[in-house]
This record gives sequence, C-alpha cells and structure tokens, in this order.
Amino acid sequence: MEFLFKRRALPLAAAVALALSAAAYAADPAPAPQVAAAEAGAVTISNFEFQPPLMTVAPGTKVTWVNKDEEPHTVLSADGGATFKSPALDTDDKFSFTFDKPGTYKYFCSIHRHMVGTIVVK
Ligand SMILES: [Cu+2]
Repeated sequence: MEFLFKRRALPLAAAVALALSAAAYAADPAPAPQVAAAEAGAVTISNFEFQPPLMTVAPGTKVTWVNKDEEPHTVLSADGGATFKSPALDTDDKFSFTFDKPGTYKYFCSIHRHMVGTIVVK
C-alpha cells in the first residue's frame, strides 16, 4: 500500500511543484498582489443601495465607497459614526476606510436610513 501511494504521490507532487513554479513565473511581471488585495474592497452606491450590501474582506483591507447617484449619500458605521463617518458624498465622490480589526461592521446612510450595508472583516 505504501509503495503504491508513493508511486502515485511523487508524480503528483512534481506536477504541483511545476504548476506552482509556473504560476510564480506568470505572476512575476506584475508583482503587486498585496496592493490588488487592498484595493479589492469597492462598494458602489447606486439607486439608493450599497452594492454589494454585504462584503467580506481580509483585515487591513481599504474599502472605498463611491456614490453613483445624483443624490448625496453618507456612509456611517452603525455605532453612530464612531468607527467611521463620511461627509455627504456628491456624485462620484469617494470615501475610504481601512478595516484593520476582524469583526462585523454594519453601516448606513444618515440621509436615507433605510440604506444599510455590512462589511465583514475576517
Ligand atoms: Cu443616502
């Protein structure tokens, strides 16, 4: 049994190693995966909704909201804006907050309180 396992496992390990080195080689020309991850948190405000309404990000991710409505909106953490609080965002205005600590962060628009969203950091 052990012999059979090794005969199968070794070529598999070699294939995995090849695939990994190929992936590393392919990624080499653009060595910025960390920056890409940090910019992954984008919430669009459109039609009086936060899109996506629920987003899960890794700790340290900078989330940016952009208002695509003609109406002004705000982004306030559910603790009354104690954690983060944007000014009124006009069309195409942006607001960013970096989520360093794991947790569930609910937020809303203080102008239209039915507009709610959640950022989960884990
Ligand atoms: Cu609003």
